[in-house]
Amino acid sequence: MNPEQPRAAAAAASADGALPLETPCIELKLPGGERASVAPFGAQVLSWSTADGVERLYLSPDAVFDGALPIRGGIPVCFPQFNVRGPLPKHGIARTLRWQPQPSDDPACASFTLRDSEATRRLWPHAFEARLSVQLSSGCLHLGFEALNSSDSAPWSFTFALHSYLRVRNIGQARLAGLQGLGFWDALTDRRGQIERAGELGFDGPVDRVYSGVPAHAAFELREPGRRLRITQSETLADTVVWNPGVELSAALPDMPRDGYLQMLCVEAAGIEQPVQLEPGQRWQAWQRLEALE
Ligand code: TA6
Repeated sequence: MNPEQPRAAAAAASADGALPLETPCIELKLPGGERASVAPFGAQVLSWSTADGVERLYLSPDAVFDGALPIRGGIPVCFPQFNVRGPLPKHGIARTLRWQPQPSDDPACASFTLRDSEATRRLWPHAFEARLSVQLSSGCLHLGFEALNSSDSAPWSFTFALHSYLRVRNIGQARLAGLQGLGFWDALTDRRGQIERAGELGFDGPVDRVYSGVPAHAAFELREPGRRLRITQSETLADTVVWNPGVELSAALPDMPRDGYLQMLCVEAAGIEQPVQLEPGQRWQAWQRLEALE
């Protein structure tokens, strides 16, 4: 086994069902050796490895799989609320509900739907249908999201993020390129209106920022010695969140090891600053694409 492959993801990828999930993961495979595992709980990608066997996502070895708490790592879907910007539980309701897997003939593709129910309407009184698709291709993982307002009378609005935990060998040596010139809100200091000056952002402490005004066709690149990952997102998503908890928060999070922050960086494709408004019958689509260049 690749030593970088997280323990739980390794279990998820095995056929013995060792991962204590309430339902087994859907496994995606390509003949070239690329693999991904997606849990119906949260429609959350837990693992993506490229043909070279390198795990590209971070899944906390202390993640909890109890079918109730959010799973720490992989790619959580934050919908219909980002963080605590609204009355719902943090990051919304989609990451703590079981989505319905859809039949697929394609071993490299999975899709899931989530519809409103009595339980969701108690928290968020709206009729909706959400769909998440995961497509594996050579060197790439593509996540597509669609929200439909299935009510016949009431508009609603939401915020959203694909909260991707990208795996790094050592955060101290990682750099994120492509943010230069973007304005950001620093959640750690609650300061707005700052402009990113760095051509390549380095990480020597906690970072929690919402970059806004991301132009169409923008591409970010996560660079480490011998590794490069290109990250792109749909024009419908104008924000990108960059998060690393740093040592203190990492130690304080019950589902993350003390040094977990060393191995991850979240680069999240998001729509936060301008909530999306959907009229009855209207659909909205978004995506994030991860491409291993090295
Ligand atoms: O997207 C960054 C963020 O909103 C951070 O503020 C941090 O709290 C993180 O998400 C993780 O949130 P969680 O609820 O999963 O612990």
